[in-house]
Amino acid sequence: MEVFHDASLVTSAARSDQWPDSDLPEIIFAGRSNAGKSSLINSLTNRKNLAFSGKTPGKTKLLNFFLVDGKVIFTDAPGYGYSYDDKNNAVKFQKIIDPYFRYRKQLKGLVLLMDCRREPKEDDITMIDYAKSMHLAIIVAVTKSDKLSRQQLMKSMKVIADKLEISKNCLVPCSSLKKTGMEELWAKIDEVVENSKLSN
Ligand SMILES: Nc1nc2c(ncn2[C@@H]2O[C@H](COP(=O)(O)OP(=O)(O)O)[C@@H](O)[C@H]2O)c(=O)[nH]1
Ligand SMILES: [Mg+2]
Repeated sequence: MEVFHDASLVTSAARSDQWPDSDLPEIIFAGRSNAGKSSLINSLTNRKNLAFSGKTPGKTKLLNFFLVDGKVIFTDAPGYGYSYDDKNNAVKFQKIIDPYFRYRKQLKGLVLLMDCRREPKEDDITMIDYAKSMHLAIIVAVTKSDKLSRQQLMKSMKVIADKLEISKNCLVPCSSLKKTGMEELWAKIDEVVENSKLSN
């Protein structure tokens, strides 16, 4: 069953003084360039082009804030790891992401995107470490699940959970292509939103 979700871009921010003035809980979406982040945000919100999927990998240098269903903000982080041979890029990424994790009070959760065919790398572990240190809820969207057999997918999910040192319960296999895993992702996102009300 497809549920309608309302979503719109609030603002794009390069610096902390451009973050939106809001009390709503926020969930950051992060992952390596090409992990399927734009596609997933579009699928979760039933939009064709909200997050501009398919744009040149690694190009976005901003945090994009999307208001979703009037109750939660999805923060779309720049894709990382694409051209880290260019050390400048890594520094720029860090400059944008570090203050957001550290100082954004309403940040409650991380959705880390992991392509099901890849093993977690240092950058992915860094994201998880941020989330752990700030006590955020962790959801790992294991993307492009249509690319693997059931058995391969199970194997890959075990490697991902082990390398990231997180519970397998945090992992949600999904496919934006086949539109699978969306309800489970929403259930986990809703849980983060509900819990944020209790803690406020
Ligand atoms: N097979 C498959 N391909 C996908 C899926 N999601 C995204 N892709 C493809 O992966 C590439 C990167 O997707 P995109 O959403 O732009 O990734 P981003 O760089 O993380 O924002 C594109 O060619 C997409 O068509 C999926 O669920 N299944
Ligand atoms: Mg993208």
